Amino acid sequence: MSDDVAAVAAALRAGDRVALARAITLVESLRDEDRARATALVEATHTVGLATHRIGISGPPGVGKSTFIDALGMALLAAGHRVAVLAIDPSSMRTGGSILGDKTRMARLAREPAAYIRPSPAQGVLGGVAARTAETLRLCEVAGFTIVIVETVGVGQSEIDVADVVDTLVVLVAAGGGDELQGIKRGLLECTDVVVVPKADGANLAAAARTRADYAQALAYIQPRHEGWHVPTLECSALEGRGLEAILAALDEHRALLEQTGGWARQRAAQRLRWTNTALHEALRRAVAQDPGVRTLLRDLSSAIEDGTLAPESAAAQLLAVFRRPAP
Ligand SMILES: Nc1nc2c(ncn2[C@@H]2O[C@H](COP(=O)(O)OP(=O)(O)O)[C@@H](O)[C@H]2O)c(=O)[nH]1
Ligand SMILES: [Mg+2]
Repeated sequence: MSDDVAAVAAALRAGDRVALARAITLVESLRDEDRARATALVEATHTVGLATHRIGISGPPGVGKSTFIDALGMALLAAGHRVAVLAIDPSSMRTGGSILGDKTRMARLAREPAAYIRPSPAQGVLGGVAARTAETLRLCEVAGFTIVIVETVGVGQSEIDVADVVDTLVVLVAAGGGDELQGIKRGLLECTDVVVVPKADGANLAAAARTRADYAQALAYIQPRHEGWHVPTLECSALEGRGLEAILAALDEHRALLEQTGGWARQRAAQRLRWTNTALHEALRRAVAQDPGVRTLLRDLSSAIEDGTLAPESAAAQLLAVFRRPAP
């Protein structure tokens, strides 16, 4: 282990925020030359048995996630927690993103010494959200944060991925005219632990109540992902601070139930196995992409692949055979 990695690891354990930022940057780095140091850092900070709660907050863009996290985070700080927020935005990759927007929406939390906000672009690597987030989240815990909130835009697969790194998944659904339920995927509801209808204030109050009732009804037909858990549907207004106590209570109850049934430890164990698989796939993908034999053969085969004379399946089989050949 290089000296700088050892120094970062020691500072991280002492709760140093600059060290945390550096550690996350290293772990998120896609540069090949950073991989070895990132792995060394992960190993140097590996800890089991930290009592932490990982909470995912998912929902479509604009539904109110960041504003909600700001209010929830402040309430958690008041309860004595140290709160880290990882804001993952898949769109930031393409658009340059709403990362700034997220920080300004969490203005109160951003000023708190016991809180830490980290925007993370969801990088375009295989395994995307889960692989890196799992590590980033753990680094926050090593630095002494007792609650880690992961904000993720609910697009495509990403909210289901986030369920793979958290203990409790909260999904925010927009109050609407009544047909919005058709848009929500059953797969998402199946991995949701708490449903929240945000912005239940002003002109939105009646619509929020209707939407909440619709979800409560829909959830009656869905098996919750934890035995014995009844998925609550709650309303809140981050702007007015309404409904937050009930949400805090639901988060605590979810944790208490899982601890009681052993589901907490089982879920984390299963997640660690899946992260290992993701990490393995990513390592393999990198190894294949960098293999000189594979690169040469791919160059040689590419025109035959492009003009259709060589089937992609056959080309892939040939490339794999080259990758697997014993070292000379
Ligand atoms: N009326 C009302 N508006 C809200 C509330 N929470 C967020 N908003 C507004 O909704 C918009 C999107 O909020 P934001 O937190 O950035 O959503 P995100 O994209 O899901 O993170 C902003 O204009 C917020 O001011 C709320 O509790 N009540
Ligand atoms: Mg946001």
